[in-house]
Amino acid sequence: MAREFRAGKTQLMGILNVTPDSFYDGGRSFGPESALRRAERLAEEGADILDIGGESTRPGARPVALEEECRRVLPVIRRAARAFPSIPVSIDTRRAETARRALLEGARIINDISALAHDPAMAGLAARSGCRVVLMHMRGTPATMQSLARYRDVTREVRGEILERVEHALKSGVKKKNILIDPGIGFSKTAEQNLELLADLGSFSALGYPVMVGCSRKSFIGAVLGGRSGPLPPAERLEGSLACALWCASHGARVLRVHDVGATRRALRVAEALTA
Ligand code: HH2
Repeated sequence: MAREFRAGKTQLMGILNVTPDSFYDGGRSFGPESALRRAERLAEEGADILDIGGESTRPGARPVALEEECRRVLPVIRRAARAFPSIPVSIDTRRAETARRALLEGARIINDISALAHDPAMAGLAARSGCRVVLMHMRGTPATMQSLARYRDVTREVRGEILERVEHALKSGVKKKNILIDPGIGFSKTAEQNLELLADLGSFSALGYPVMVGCSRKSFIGAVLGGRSGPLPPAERLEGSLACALWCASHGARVLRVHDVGATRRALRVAEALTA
């Protein structure tokens, strides 16, 4: 299990949700102008990748129609890809048509929370385009996922289910070098199961694919830090998110999907200096 920080090796994927209803930043970057300002800020703070999404996937979020999803994300992707040519843009979508149009606008990574399961056309698109693909673990859909959080051995089962999705991607023609895997923190998992997965994150790196993790401001952090008045709200989860980022970076994660790029980069730099 890799325990040391790998100086400069942990990439930060800055989250840009062009949605009115995301659990933390919903509404903040909803129009193209404010979304571009947020992209500029993430770039200034040192984002290595920009992850742009137009549909919230929090439990119970309303699904968005294809045209509406494209209307939200495509102008932002076009402008961000031109303004920051050295920062790859990732499209956070489960739909092949959204991903296809996003790639035409300059996106270079497909981040699919369903790991190519939601849309049968996604695997072929990923293979033909030769872009990088994030295969994230989840069960069911955002509407049903929390009722499917039943595991005997969460780490073993999540690893096995990710490997099935990797197999599907490879059989569809996606190249091994283009695959990243993600345990899907908060997706069809309870707070305790998320903690168990993170505690054993090193076993995911051992699968032989770069590991990406998204813990930023998620509800298990609110549960850990909550008290009598209930879980801590997303706005108060920065320190918990930084603790998770350092943990993940020291247990082999190669990409961290975060809202707070500047703060995470600073925390990582100190941790990296300590172990250089
Ligand atoms: N988490 C979210 C969305 N996309 N993609 C990957 N690969 N990994 C994640 O953990 C992940 C993801 C959910 O977070 P967010 O986008 O901040 O919220 P919302 O779904 O409410 O828009």
